[in-house]
Order: sequence, then structure tokens, then C-alpha cells
Amino acid sequence: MIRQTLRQTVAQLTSVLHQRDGQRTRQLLLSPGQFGLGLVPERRQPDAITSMVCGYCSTGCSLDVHLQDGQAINLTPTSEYPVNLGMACPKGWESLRVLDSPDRATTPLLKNQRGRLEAVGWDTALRTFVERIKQIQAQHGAESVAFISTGQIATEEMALLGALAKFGMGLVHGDGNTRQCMATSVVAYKQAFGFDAPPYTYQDFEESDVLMLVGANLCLAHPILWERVVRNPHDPQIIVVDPRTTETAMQATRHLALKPKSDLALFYGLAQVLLEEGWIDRLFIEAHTSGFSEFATFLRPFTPEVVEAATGIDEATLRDIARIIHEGRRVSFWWTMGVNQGYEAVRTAQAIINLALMTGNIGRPGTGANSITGQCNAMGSRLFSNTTNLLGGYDFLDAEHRRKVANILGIDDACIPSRNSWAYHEIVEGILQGKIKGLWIIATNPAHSWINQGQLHDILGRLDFLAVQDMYHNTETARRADLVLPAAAWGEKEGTFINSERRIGTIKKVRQAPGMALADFSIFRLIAHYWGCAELLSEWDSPPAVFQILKRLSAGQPCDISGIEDYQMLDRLGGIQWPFPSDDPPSEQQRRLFADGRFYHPDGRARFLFEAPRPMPEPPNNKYPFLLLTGRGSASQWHTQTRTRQSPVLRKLCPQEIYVEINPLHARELAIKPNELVLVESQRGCLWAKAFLTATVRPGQVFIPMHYDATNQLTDAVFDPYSKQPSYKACAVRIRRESVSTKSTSRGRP
Ligand SMILES: Nc1nc2c(c(=O)[nH]1)N[C@H]1C(S)=C(S)[C@@H](COP(=O)(O)OP(=O)(O)OC[C@H]3O[C@@H](n4cnc5c(=O)[nH]c(N)nc54)[C@H](O)[C@@H]3O)O[C@H]1N2
Ligand SMILES: Nc1nc2c(c(=O)[nH]1)N[C@H]1C(S)=C(S)[C@@H](COP(=O)(O)OP(=O)(O)OC[C@H]3O[C@@H](n4cnc5c(=O)[nH]c(N)nc54)[C@H](O)[C@@H]3O)O[C@H]1N2
Ligand code: SF4
Ligand SMILES: [Mo]
Repeated sequence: MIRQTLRQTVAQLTSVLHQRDGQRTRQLLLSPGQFGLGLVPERRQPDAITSMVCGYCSTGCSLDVHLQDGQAINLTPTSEYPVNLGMACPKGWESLRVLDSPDRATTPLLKNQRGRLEAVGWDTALRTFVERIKQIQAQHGAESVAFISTGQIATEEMALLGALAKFGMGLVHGDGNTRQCMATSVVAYKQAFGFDAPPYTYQDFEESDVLMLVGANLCLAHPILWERVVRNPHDPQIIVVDPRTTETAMQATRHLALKPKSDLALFYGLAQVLLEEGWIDRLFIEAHTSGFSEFATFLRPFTPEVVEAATGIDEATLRDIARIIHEGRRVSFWWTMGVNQGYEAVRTAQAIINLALMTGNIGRPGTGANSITGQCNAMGSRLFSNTTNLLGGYDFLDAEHRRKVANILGIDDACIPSRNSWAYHEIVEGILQGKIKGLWIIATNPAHSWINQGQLHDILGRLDFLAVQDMYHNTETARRADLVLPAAAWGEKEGTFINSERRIGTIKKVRQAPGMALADFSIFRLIAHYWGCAELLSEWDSPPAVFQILKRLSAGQPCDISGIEDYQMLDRLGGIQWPFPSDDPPSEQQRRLFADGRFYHPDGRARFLFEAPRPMPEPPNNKYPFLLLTGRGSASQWHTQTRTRQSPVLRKLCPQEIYVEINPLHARELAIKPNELVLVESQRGCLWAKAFLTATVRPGQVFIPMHYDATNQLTDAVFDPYSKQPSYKACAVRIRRESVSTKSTSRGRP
């Protein structure tokens, strides 16, 4: 009853906001929780409460799940957890509701002779899976089957998947959706620090007196991290670097609306001013870094004039921002997808790292060169998925590392591939070239989220066998599968996640998975059994057992977690940030890296890395005069919306149909009216979208959220050369207004 009334309140409020906005629901920064949506109706009092980490974003909020007879009936944010301090965003509040849906995959589905997916039992599904993959491998070689995994299942599950696929099934190629997301930060950190190590703790949001947020829309993508910024008592300068006036830019003290993909020039220009003014930390540079003098020489051409031409940011602003950085005692630099998803992304991330290093803003409270992660367990996947590096941050190419890992696991080191996996886009190209014939996709939805989707659909159609393991049976990717394996979801299984600040927290089984759906962990175990490699993985028999294996793998590595006893210890201490070696006292709740100025390279020094900016691969031109930016559209939509569209509350908080943000100036030129359907075309595809006229996008640019399946019809398959991460945020499009009386928003081709 209470819930009902409060829901209505939110709905009314939303509709008020909706009307005021004219077209689109403005971002609801208050969470439903602030309207009491999480209150427990009187008749359903819990008999127990257990806490677990949220299953959406990398913030890693803790949620108290209210139980009755061991089953979840409700949840509220955990008040004493060091991450969220009693807060949660709308997605977190609605976490349980999205689990009940007719879209849930409840039984394995196998494509029949008529090309239809039909329900089969697990035995048939597993036999088919093993037979088909073995057949392909027998015909085309062990490497002709690949897997694409995820940052959204438990670390124990990803580790088991990686071990099963690479040590048991003989696959070499396996990558994850983290390639779409975090690969740039991984490579930037590895090259600069010697290990993939985001150095910060969330407390730094509250301790800085200057925060620079680059290509990061915290208000919407990490709302609880934004709440941490709001709690900062130092009246901080908040500098947002983003071509759009995002929800976060609106709250900033300074907004640098630079030209898209001109970040490199901006940061080199800032570095040059800092250098020229002597606003650098010479002692730190000399003691703890290498390559600075080469960097200083490289910077010379980045005069304010050059920077202004490249970025649109004038000299006075540039000098002002440099001064703010200089005057700040605790300056932190944060970045997300506006940096990572670019054609020169790694160097851009490193240009940010360089600013932190040259000003000595690292290793102290409120400082750091800080990449914010995306998915709930992207950080787990970065260390333990056995895709881009060998389990525990080791290197497939290093024979010593392979021996060490084999020893720890008690397996023959010949089982471990001595080659690196192809990156995601190389796997996709491998399919096109007929080298990859079988693909197993786990907890990701590439038929919606991968770049240049028209091409991908064509490529997926060339596979001999596509297996998709998902909690829903009807995702864009599952609909294309030969075999769908029904997975239990967050809340229906146990394990651990690692959040953006390296904090490990637990997830728990608080309800039964529907029908025959099984935890990914159990599916992997069954596959090992049917494959005939269960013996090799005999110790990997439960998530807690795998956690013990991960501890052994991590010992002595920068990501050492050998001091964590078990899941209970994680719960008791409010999660634990790595490193946590066995000799550490379990006292600190906030751990940041590099307090001693020692980095992970053998010489202990961080490196200055830089490279001349390159032109944009597909700039706007006469035929396609607009630059398309894509990204998150609201706090209540998660990626491809398989989960969030199941919640009536979340659906109310965001537009249901695809829209394109256009500057009113162009709307006048093109005579486009608010809400009118317009055709957006790139060289690769086109879509119909509602026109949302707003000055938050600059003239010459347009923005479309990634949550609608047509968006990636337009994007251009361009990648950063080092991280091989897709450049989702810049391609040329044109916009046409047509008489569209009969059209609905839909995809299409020009
Ligand atoms: N509600 C919600 N939250 C999420 C997610 C979600 O789907 N929904 N996804 C999660 C995941 S996996 C991720 S990776 C994060 C992503 O979190 P964010 O990276 O914050 O989100 P995006 O909107 O993809 O991109 C951020 C900003 O980059 C800007 N940008 C584009 N081009 C450039 C450029 O050249 N330079 C600069 N400086 N900025 C640019 C865009 O205008 C955009 O505002 O969010 C996580 N949180
Ligand atoms: N144009 C454009 N495209 C983008 C981006 C962008 O900014 N612009 N951002 C990119 C980024 S950063 C990311 S991270 C990707 C995200 O892209 P995806 O990973 O494709 O998106 P999701 O919708 O999160 O897909 C997760 C899938 O896993 C399923 N699932 C959830 N939980 C479980 C589970 O426990 N087990 C199993 N087996 N399945 C589960 C869900 O139902 C869903 O189908 O999109 C990328 N695509
Ligand atoms: S901010 Fe992220 S982790 Fe926190 S409740 Fe929202 S989706 Fe979950
Ligand atoms: Mo992401």
C-alpha cells in the first residue's frame, strides 16, 4: 500500500518533470529511496536482513536485502557501508523487481530444423554444446572457437570460465565486454604504473579541493559517486571536461566544452603552462618518475594558440585552469568513457596521468589519476577473467608466469596457452575471415552494444554455432543463438565483485532462480563435466573454494588479497580493497596506492608517456556534417536495457523511444520541430529518432544514448591502437527531416 502510494508520487513527479522539460524526462537525481520507495509495507516484515553489493554499476553500493524465510522481499541501501553510506540510485532500489519477468530464460533453448528456438532439457543442451564445439575444433582447430565474457558476473565465475575455456577446452581466444569499456585504462595504467592499478579510494572525492572530471557524467552514470562529491566539505573547484553540458557539467564550477576528441591537445597545453610557470613538483618528478625531460621537450609546440585551435578553449581559460590546478593542495583527476572510448584513448588517459605525476598529485588523500570503472565487476574481470592476462594479473607470454600459475593450480603448464587472446574486434574479424566458427557469449549483448552493428549482425550470421548464456531469453544476441543457456542472476547466486576503488564485496543467493535457470558457476561446472575436464577443475567446486584459489593466485602480486580470510570477513569489514596481503592489519577502511611513491615498474618509477595527436578518423564533412556522440542517457537505463526495462518505475524515469539531441540552432536551419521524427544517417546505417532540441549539445554535434538498439547502426568501427577499445563517441552523421506520417522510430539502412 505504502509502496503503491509512493510509486504514484514518483510517477507524478516524473510527469511534472517531463512536462516541464517538454520532451524528455530530466534526470531524476533524487532516488526513489528518497521518496521512501524502499519502505517495507507493514504486512511483510522481514525476519532477517543480509547485505550484498549491487549488481549494476562499478560504484559497488551495498544493499540490505530483507528476507522472509530466506527469500528476498525487499531491499534498502546499507547505511554503514563505506561506499554508499545509506544511498542508492533508482537502479539499485529496483534490483529485485527486474528478476521476475516473462523474459527470463527458464529453460535451455535449442534451434530446431525450422530455425526456431525450442525448449530442451539441460542434458540435451550440454551434450549439444560440447558436441558442436568439439566438432568445430576437430574440423578447424582448437582455436576456431572463442568466447566473449563480461564484467557482470562474479569473479569466481569469470575465473572458472577462463580456466575452463583456456585450460580445459583448449580455447585461445576469449575477450570480454570490458574491452568496450575499460581496456584503455588497463593499458594506460600498465604502461605508466607497471600494473593495472586505479590508485584511489572513494574518500578522495570528499578530500579534494580540486576535482577534474574528464568525459565522465557522474550525475547519471555513477550517481552515488556524485553524492560523494556533493559531500565534499572543502568547497571544491569541480572542472568538467566534456563537449556536452551534461547533468554533471551543469553542477560544475567550471565546464570546458572542448571540441570532441581534442582532449590530448588540451592536456598537453595545460602541462605546458604548468611547466612554463614552474608549477610542477620537481622533487616528486625526480624521485618517482622517468621520462619527464623528454615529455617537457615534446610539450613545447603546445602553445595556447595551438591548443585553442585544436580544442576551442581560449588562452585565458587554459591559464586559469592551470592556475586552479597549481593552487589546489589536493587535486584529483577522474575519467570515464569520454576518454576510454576514443581512437587515441590510451595516450589521452596517460596525458591525464602525466598531469597528476608532474604536479605530485598522487598517493595522497584527495589526489590521483583515477579511472572510474563501469560495470559491477569490471575490476574483477580485469584481474581474474583469464582473457587479456593470465589469472591474477600474470602474462600468458611469460613462461615463468605460466609455470607459477600452473603450480598454484596443480595443473600441467602445457594446458596454459602461450599466446595472447585476440581482442574482441579481432575475434569478430576472425569470424569474417572464417577462422572463428563457434562463439560462446556470456552475460553481454553484443548484437546491441558492439560498434557498427549492421556489420556485426552480418558477421554473427556466419558462425556455425553461437551459444548465448543470459538471464533473459530474448536479448538481441540470444535471439540469434543456436543454443541459449538460461542463467541465474544477481540475487540468485553467490560470489564476489570488485568495485572501482578496488573494494571486494559479496553477492548472495537471496531467491531461487526461475525454472531451470542455473548460476553461471554451475553451468560452467556442468560443461566441464560433459566436456570431460572436470578432473582438472576438481578444486573449483564452489564459489568460496574458488575464492581461496584466487587468493593463492594473487599472493605477491600488486592485487594481493591473500589476507582476506573468507566472505564473512568481507561482510564484517564493509568490503576490503586490494592489496590486502596476509600480513596487513584489517584496520583501514580506505586504502589508496602509491603513498610511498613506489610504482610497479621494476625501477619503482612511473612513466611519462605521450604522443602527437592525430586527426579524427571520420570528421564531419559536407555529406555528413554532424559529429555523433553516444553514451548514457539516464540514471534509470542500464546499457541494452535487458534488465532495467523490466521495472515499471525505471521505465517511467526515462524516454521509451530513441531520441537524438540537436542544438536548436540546427533545428531552426533544418526546420525541425521538437519531438519530430528525424532520419539520422551515417555511412554505415540509419535510424529514425525523435528530435530533442537542446543547447546542451554544441552546434555541429548531436547525441544519441546507447540504450536503444539502433544506436550502434551508426557508429564507426575504429579502435585505439594500444587498447583496441572501440571509439564509440565520434563519427560523422547527417540529419534529415522527411514527411514521416507513417514511420515509427526504427532502424534501417540508407
Ligand atoms: N545509468 C547508467 N549508469 C551506468 C551505465 C549505464 O548504462 N547506465 N553504464 C556503466 C558503465 S559500463 C560505464 S562504462 C559507465 C560510463 O560512464 P560515463 O563515461 O560517465 O558515461 P558516457 O555517457 O558513456 O560518457 C561520458 C561522457 O563522455 C563525453 N564525451 C564524448 N566525447 C568526448 C570527448 O572527446 N572528450 C571528453 N572529455 N568527453 C567526451 C560524453 O559527452 C559523455 O557525457 O557508466 C556506468 N554507469
Ligand atoms: N554506442 C555506444 N555503444 C556502447 C557504449 C557507448 O557508450 N556507446 N558503451 C559500451 C560499454 S562501456 C559497455 S560496458 C557495453 C555494455 O554492453 P553489454 O555488455 O552488451 O550490455 P548489457 O545490457 O549490460 O549486457 C549484459 C547482458 O548480460 C545479461 N546478464 C545480466 N546478469 C547476468 C548474469 O548474472 N549471468 C548471465 N549469464 N547473464 C547476465 C543481461 O541480461 C544482458 O543481456 O556497451 C558498450 N556499447
Ligand atoms: S550507483 Fe551503481 S552500485 Fe549504486 S545503487 Fe546505483 S547502480 Fe547500484
Ligand atoms: Mo562500460
